[in-house]
Amino acid sequence: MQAFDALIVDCHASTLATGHGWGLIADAAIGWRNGLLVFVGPREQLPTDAVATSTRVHHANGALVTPALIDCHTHLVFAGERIAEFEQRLEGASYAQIAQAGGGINATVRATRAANEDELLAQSLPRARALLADGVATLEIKSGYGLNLESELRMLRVARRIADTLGISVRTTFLGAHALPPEYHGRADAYIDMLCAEMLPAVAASGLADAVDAFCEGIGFSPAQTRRVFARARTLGLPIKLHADQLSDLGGAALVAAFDGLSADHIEYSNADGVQALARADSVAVLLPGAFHCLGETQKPPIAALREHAVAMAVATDCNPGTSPMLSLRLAMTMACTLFGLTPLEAVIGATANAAKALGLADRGRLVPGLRADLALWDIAHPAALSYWLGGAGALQVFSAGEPLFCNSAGE
Ligand code: DI6
Ligand code: FE
Repeated sequence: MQAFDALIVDCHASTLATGHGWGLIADAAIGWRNGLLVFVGPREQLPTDAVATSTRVHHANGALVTPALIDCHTHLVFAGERIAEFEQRLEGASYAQIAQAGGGINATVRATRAANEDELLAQSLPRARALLADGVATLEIKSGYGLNLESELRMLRVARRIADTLGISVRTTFLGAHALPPEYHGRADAYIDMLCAEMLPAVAASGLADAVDAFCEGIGFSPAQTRRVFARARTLGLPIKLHADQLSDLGGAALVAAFDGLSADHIEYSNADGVQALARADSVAVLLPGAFHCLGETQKPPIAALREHAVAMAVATDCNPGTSPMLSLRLAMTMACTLFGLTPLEAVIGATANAAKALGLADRGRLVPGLRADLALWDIAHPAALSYWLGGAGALQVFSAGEPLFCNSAGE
């Protein structure tokens, strides 16, 4: 009788078990069966025949094991890039000015509409691979660069194909209310009418979206328009998330809470009422320091209030071609510490347990028996190092539900 399908020994572990801080275990062993953790603890507590009876035994040479990272907010499926805009911004143009001149999100919409599904997959896969090499085994991917039914569905199909190709877990979010497409210029309400009447039901019926998001902002959609999208999503049984209060305070955090949303993302300008509403609704605050950095923002998210009201904070890359061309979740964690004042522990929990919560996933994000064996192995002595280096070596190995997804040469 085999004790485990697989067993890792010669490792240290950071379990992030609730209420136990880092949950460090020196000289740990981790075993799983059928993709789920069944043993996480000191090696000396293993059953005596565990090594002899396990199907696979991996000697980790003292690597540190953490839950695999979870990037809970990305726009990584898109075509083209926007380097000229980057240069314009460095010369003083604002993100809003570029958007109003027909660039910004709509520049990527033009490129994405023009790309066929295979081209879109070919351009997007390297970005997902980069995140995987950085320790990510679960990835959220939004649509929102198609802005018509056909192109939005194509983006969502590409997101699912990334999962199939890499073995990574992908959660998809329909972001049809990301920007106003050119054919609806000056008719935002008509676009939202069409989105609610046609796109949302078709997307829901396709089964290609796990959640619905919107960009509630002066250069995006109004709170009233966002509310209509959310109300329709709710009737279709889809959970909601929101790009909330990124550039101005439109009460986005409270709007998320009013719909029991999974998360309010960005939230630099959220007010005290919004933070309290998130706490009451148990919605996650997703912090996106990459966009804050790239846009040269100065208004920081209300971290002290979020802590005071015990709102769960997640950290994500927001990987997108406009405001956050970021391909390392560890870098987002580091920047959440240096730019927003998170502790290294908050950053690691933000990219694991709280990121899982932001996606509505209760089965991962901590090293606890019963949860998925989604693991990342690192050549570091302490997990705080994940929020410390700017760049450098990524994960040694990544497992998803106990299956190896990624192994770098140093980990062989
Ligand atoms: N906020 C963001 O950070 C991204 N979308 C959004 O609503 C930016 C998307 C882009 O500029 O392409
Ligand atoms: Fe975003």
